[in-house]
Parts: sequence; C-alpha cells; structure tokens
Amino acid sequence: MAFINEATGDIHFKVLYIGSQNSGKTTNLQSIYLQNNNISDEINDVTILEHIPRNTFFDFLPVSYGTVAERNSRIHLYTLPSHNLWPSVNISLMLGVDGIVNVIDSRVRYLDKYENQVFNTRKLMESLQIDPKNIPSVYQFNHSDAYDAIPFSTLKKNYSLPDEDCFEAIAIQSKGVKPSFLKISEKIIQKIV
Ligand SMILES: Nc1nc2c(ncn2[C@@H]2O[C@H](COP(=O)(O)OP(=O)(O)O)[C@@H](O)[C@H]2O)c(=O)[nH]1
Ligand SMILES: [Mg+2]
Repeated sequence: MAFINEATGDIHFKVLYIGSQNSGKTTNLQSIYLQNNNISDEINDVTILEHIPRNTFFDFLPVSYGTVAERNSRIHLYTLPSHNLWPSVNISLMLGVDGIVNVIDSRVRYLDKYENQVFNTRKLMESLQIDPKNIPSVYQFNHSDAYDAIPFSTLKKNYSLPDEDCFEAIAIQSKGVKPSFLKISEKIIQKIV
C-alpha cells in the first residue's frame, strides 16, 4: 500500500521481486542501480554484476520516480528471499506490497522451482489476507541466454500470461530489466491515480 512520508510529503511505493533461488532477483536490483548511476557506460556491466556479493537475506534499492499526484515519488524495490528460514522477514516484506515482479528462471532444469515459489508466495499472501488479483504484477523470464532456456513464446503460452505483462530478460547483461521495472511502476501508478 502506497504511503506518504508526512515529513517530506513524498509518496512511496513498494515493489517486491519474487523468484526462486538464483533466478536473478538481486541482479535486477544491481542492474537498476548501475543504470541509474550511469556507471554502466564506463565499465562492463557483466564484470561488475558478477563480483558484487549476494545478500543472504534480502536486497533493498530506493529509486526516485518523478512526480505522481503532484508529489515526489519513490519506488522501494525489495527482493523476497526464496527460502522461509526467517518467516517474519518474508511477512514484513510482503506487507504493504504495491506491485510484484515475478522473476522466472527460463532454464528447463529450474522450472519446477518456479512452481514451488508460486505455491509458497500464494501461501504467504493468503496468510496475510492479500488477494494476488489485487496486486499489479509482471513476469520476467530471465536466464534466456542459457543453453537450455525454454523459448519466451513457449513459456508465456504455457503459463497463459498476458503478453503485455511478460518480458524476456538476461539480467546479467541488463536486458529486460528496465522494461520490467517501468511496466510495474506504470501499473502501480495507473491503479492509484
Ligand atoms: N548467464 C546469466 N546469468 C545470470 C542472469 N541473471 C543472473 N545471473 C547470474 O545468476 C546468479 C544468481 O543471480 P542472483 O541475482 O544472485 O539470483 P537471486 O538468488 O534470485 O537473487 C548470479 O551469478 C548472476 O550473476 C542471466 O540472465 N544470465
Ligand atoms: Mg538474491
């Protein structure tokens, strides 16, 4: 749920990146950080992204997003841990969520992990009485550069997902990252204005 910071008047939105382990959630946030700070022009993205340490708990990145309803807006990006070792962490992250980017690993050997993740996410949302239908979502098919990646068109059809909410990605090369972010932001803002 979007909230207004009374001290600054800014409006904040919360976006969760959800996906199985190694699907590329952290890489999405790193790539957005690098693009926003114009670092990617000088140094090769892949080299940096492969050397930044991975977070065991979750990642957080606040992004400025222009003016919404005449207020400065910020979108807070979080990754949801793919494990449930500390349930209270996952609960806190899910509470007040405004939008979800589902990061799906396109590699055939990891596809069952996505189904497992969907099941766990549904359970978590149910326990918090959040109806998934009310939360704007997009679907990012990452690792599309892998030798065993299932084609994007097959995946979309297989999961019966709306075309406009699906993005093919190679997050390590920053491909498909920004379009997914822009689409979820647009969907969230359309819902409130
Ligand atoms: N080849 C390739 N590697 C990727 C891609 N996206 C992420 N990776 C790598 O996959 C590993 C797991 O990514 P990470 O973002 O930590 O996954 P997370 O567990 O979902 O946060 C890291 O070594 C990344 O550099 C991709 O699209 N293609
Ligand atoms: Mg991670």
